[in-house]
Amino acid sequence: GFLLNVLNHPLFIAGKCDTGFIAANPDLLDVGTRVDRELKVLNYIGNKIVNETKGRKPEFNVPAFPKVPKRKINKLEGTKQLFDKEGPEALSKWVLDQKKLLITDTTMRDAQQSLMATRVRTVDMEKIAPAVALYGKDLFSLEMWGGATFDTSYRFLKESPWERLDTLREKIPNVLFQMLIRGANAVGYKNYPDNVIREFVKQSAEGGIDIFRIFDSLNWVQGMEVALDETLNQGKIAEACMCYTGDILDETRDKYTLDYYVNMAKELEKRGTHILGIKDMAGLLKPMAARKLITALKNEISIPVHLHTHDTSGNGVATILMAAQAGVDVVDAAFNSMSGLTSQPALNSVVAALEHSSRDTGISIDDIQVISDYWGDVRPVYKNFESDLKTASAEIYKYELPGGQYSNLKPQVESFGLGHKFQEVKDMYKAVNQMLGDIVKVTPSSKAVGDMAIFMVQNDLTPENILEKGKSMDFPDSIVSFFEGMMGQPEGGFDPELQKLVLKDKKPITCRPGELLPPEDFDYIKKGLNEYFDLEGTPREVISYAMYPKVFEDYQKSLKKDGNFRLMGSDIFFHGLAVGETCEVKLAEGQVMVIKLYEVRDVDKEGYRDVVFEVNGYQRIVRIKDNE
Ligand code: 3PY
Ligand code: ZN
Repeated sequence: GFLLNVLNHPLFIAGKCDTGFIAANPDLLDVGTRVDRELKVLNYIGNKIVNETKGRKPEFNVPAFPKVPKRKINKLEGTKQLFDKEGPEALSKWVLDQKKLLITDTTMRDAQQSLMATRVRTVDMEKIAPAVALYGKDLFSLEMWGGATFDTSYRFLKESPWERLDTLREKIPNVLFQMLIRGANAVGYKNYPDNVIREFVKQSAEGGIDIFRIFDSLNWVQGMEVALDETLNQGKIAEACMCYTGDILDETRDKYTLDYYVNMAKELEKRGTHILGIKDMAGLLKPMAARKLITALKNEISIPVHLHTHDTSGNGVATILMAAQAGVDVVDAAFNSMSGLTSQPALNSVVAALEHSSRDTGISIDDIQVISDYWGDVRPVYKNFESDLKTASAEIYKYELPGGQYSNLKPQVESFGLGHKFQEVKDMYKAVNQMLGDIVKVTPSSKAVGDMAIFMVQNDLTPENILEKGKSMDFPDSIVSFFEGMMGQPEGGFDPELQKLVLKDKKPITCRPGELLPPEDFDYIKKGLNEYFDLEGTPREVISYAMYPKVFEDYQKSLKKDGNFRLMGSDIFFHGLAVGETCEVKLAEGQVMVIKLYEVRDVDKEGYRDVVFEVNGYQRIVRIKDNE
């Protein structure tokens, strides 16, 4: 009754209330939070309609997902139970003993990162999670965290990546969880002090990550050292990676040869990794090369081999099948509706291809179709974030762009006003790679190459004129950081002339950056979070702030000012409402607003529009500034 009183308050109905209304009516304080939250939701949707979508909203299918009872899920025993009971060595032995090809699904991490610019929200993952637990019960693992999903979650989606981890862990208790960690760059773009890396690994492990896929963006093993060591300390599964670049089939390319990879694999095995990861971030590992590489590795090392590739060339499934034939233990794929192009190869198709063969995966094709169908209905909501790449591209072998970067480079180039020179930038990307001595390109080294390519096109620089013309120029931060040694040491060292040109008077380092960076003062951060943000300063908050101070601060401010929309449906979150449409917005468990958009009125003299809603049966009007 009390709540209805507030909603029926004359001022409230007239839409004249704001947060001051609550302050002026302290007797209503109990429901004040709810009223305030509701207002924020209406303001958010109103603003979306007036200033972004202009009331245009495509029609979306309502994604169907099966309701799976929790008691059924709690009875499932998968790789997670095996690992929790017996530990990483036993798990790794179990993997080696399997005849079937084991599969990691990457839908919730790399697939959405590479196809939809990392914008997929937790609500869309949690709805299908129980079905993934049940129908995906025979999967080896789920890559569902890390890489670029960490900062984008705070930055663009205004939700906590930690909450995603908790939610998924709760709903999927039976399959191993896997994350991508960029060695000394953790889930960031620069090297962090050692204690930041250790604390981040610790918090991730405690949050439910089982497998840490660790790489270094230059294949510099020292760069992985601390993350690897801490994963072992935490008793979790280490999957140190070698990033695949070049082409081991091409005898004219003598830098990244079969021997190079075999030696690196041996080194990683010696350093205690439980699984060897092959991280083919650009999808350059051709099918025959996969056979050659896996055959050699299976002969030379005795730990399981896990292959990660991208389907940009369209040859991804072939690569997986050749690898399977050569004895690879685990492969990455993504449910079909989230696969292909810059994403991973098609999981359902691989399962079907191997049925009744010696590497039959044991996964039910009919079961996992349900999961693929769900994502097929979710995907159109994120259409605005997809690239316009429609077909596989054999050009990728020439340009060597990682999956995530391929779809991101174009908008980045356009943001510099160079959209018409995209082809030139791609050619320059290749040229810059050669100038830098043919380096491994993956976050963050790939970003340095991309930034440099754009910079060169923008300033009419060429590999021929750069030594002369570049003398007076300030180069992009990422390329300065590369030449300073702050991303680690590339195979074959730096080009001394270019290094001098870019660094000017700065001195490069040759040791691990972590040896020089002073440890982060976590207590100090905690105090700051207490004082300035009114936060408890939990270890998760502290480590997030330590890696991304500005992003974390903006996220906290946005929660306070705009509200928390983590439970809002994604079609509303991204596209608002159409006139006449009704939706339900969940504020919290058991608190639902039924919102109908009536009309958006003409702009008034002050440049505002009234947006008229009906909320749980009562008319509500919010006044929104039209920014045009
Ligand atoms: C990341 O670092 O986020 C990647 O996916 C690199 O391939
Ligand atoms: Zn990848």
